[in-house]
Amino acid sequence: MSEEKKNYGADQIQALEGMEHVRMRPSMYIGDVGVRGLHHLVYEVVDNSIDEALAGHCDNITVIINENNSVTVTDDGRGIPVGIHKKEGVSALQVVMTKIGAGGKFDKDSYKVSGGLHGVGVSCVNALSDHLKATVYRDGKIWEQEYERGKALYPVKAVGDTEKRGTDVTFLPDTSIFTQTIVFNYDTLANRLRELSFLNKGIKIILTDRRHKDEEGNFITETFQSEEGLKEFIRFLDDTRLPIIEDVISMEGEKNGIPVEVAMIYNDSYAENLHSYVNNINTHEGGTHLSGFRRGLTTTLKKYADNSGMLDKLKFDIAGDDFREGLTAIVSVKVQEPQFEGQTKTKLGNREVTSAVSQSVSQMLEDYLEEHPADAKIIVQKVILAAQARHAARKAREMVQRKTVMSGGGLPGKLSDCSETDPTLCEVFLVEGDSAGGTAKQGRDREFQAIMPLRGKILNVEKAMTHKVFENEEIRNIYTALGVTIGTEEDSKALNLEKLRYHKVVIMCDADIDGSHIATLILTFFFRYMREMIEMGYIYIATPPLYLVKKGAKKRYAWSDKERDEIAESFGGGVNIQRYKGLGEMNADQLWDTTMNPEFRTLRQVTIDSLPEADRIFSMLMGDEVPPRREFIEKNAIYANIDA
Ligand code: 0RA
Repeated sequence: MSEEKKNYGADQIQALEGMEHVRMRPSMYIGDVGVRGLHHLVYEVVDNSIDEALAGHCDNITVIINENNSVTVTDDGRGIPVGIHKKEGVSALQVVMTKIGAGGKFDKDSYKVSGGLHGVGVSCVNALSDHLKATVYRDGKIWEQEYERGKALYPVKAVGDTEKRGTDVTFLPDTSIFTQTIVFNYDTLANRLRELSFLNKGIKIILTDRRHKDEEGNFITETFQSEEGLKEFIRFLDDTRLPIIEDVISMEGEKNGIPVEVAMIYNDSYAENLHSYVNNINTHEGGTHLSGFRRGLTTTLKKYADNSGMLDKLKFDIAGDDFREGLTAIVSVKVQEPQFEGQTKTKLGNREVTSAVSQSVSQMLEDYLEEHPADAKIIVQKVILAAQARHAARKAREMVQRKTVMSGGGLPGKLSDCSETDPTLCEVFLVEGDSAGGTAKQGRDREFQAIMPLRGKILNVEKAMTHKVFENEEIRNIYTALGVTIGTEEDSKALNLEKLRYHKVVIMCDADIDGSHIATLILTFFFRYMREMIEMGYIYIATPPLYLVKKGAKKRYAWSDKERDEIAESFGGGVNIQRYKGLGEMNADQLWDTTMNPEFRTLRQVTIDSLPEADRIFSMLMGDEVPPRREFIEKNAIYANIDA
């Protein structure tokens, strides 16, 4: 504590410099200044309220997207202290709001473990807001302070009396920082708040969008509150999958001072779905907690299977992947001083966490298997089946590896490669159908653009066993063309991207329902088998136009009905409109001009907003239930962001 006190000796000038630094280098604090960074502002504010709730002082949090696109976060916690901060000489509220890194640290007893990916605090949000207003309900009074671009406009003042307790923060992002957009996406916020409600059971979070009304004239609003936490999270994730055991297996406890929560279920799919969190942050690169989970799962199941005698007739070992086929699991730990490693700083490094989780998982599973012998048998049978399939897959996998690893193996005959060899400059278009492939081949710039035509519908990997995927010729061709090799038998999804031949992989399909279905099939493949390619930002979707509007010598393309009508009007009516039903209807020049030429095209970069949500969407889109899929495809086309 005395160390911290020393830090607070830093004067107001330093505080100012801190805020200036945030504005000068925002990406250092919030990751980026695009859509992701924008939403990060909301998470940062909400995290403070979550902390207050975790400390046991707050039950309700509301998030409102206001008409002008500002956001209000309110909670019914103790209220940020407003008294004069001894070292700083101004209100504690002002310190929290204007000093980088101040956070709630002056409350040494606070159980502060949540916190955004960067855990930078609300002052950072303030620095990046055009305007921010903080209102505190505390000690019978309403206190208020406003800021512009992080600078207080007046000292904290009392503006009235109240019985309430709590904190409201309203902020409007600064458009000079967030130059791309300051429009918040309701679904993005809803997904994160839902996730937070599962991760912190009991807390009630209400999201309201005041920008639109529904048919009945009400603002769109949702309440997120989970009684059962991770158990419900698993059910939500596996909504469209068929469970093969009675119910979700779960545990909650503390090992070696580390709070650990785990929930898991087996379903009839072949997909492995592990999601891990540290202090409410999704650690999509995994880390020590996930290793602990794997270890606990493997050792306990193996021991049980060995003792059961069910493996006696088995001629080969069970290992690795086998235990995780059809498994959906969530591991959530709270770590006081997390060390984050990895490319995106989402990999937990703290060594001590492995055994804490591994022991917790072992205990949980031993108890469950003991008490549910029927389920135990089903799980072991599933593992044996997976092991058998893996053996069948070995040959297929070796074929993929041989073909790709050996340069002499050659590229697929269908690939029209480019002449450039520096992968960072190369693009490959995955094109639906041979005829569109031919057009693309004529239209491309062969210097840096390669064309890979794909036959109609590629395999739905969501429903195929792993060895079927590796046996599939179309998919093998994709691996070979990209120069991607696959990992060990233990972990078939470990990719080797060292020999990756293109840093842009562009999925180019017709702009209709069938085309978007095919694009989704291809995306599902990348999501399940080459996720790293998406995470590295290598996967894009092309956007061919829907219409050509002509009048005499004038012609323009349109990407929507609205745009078509606007162009028609600007041409003064009497236009000829051609609707492109598919890529095949365009000639090579048109395809180049509209869809392939880097100068004019729009590529949508595929990003993963939320891993669990993406997983749910793919299992829903590609799973057995048809109706929700139709609806989704028609409403959303594809999940991707605009990128010039
Ligand atoms: C530190 C100390 C105390 C409250 C908070 C932080 C606090 C911060 C935020 C941010 C958003 N909502 C919040 N609610 C509370 C209070 C300490 C005390 O009252 O003794």
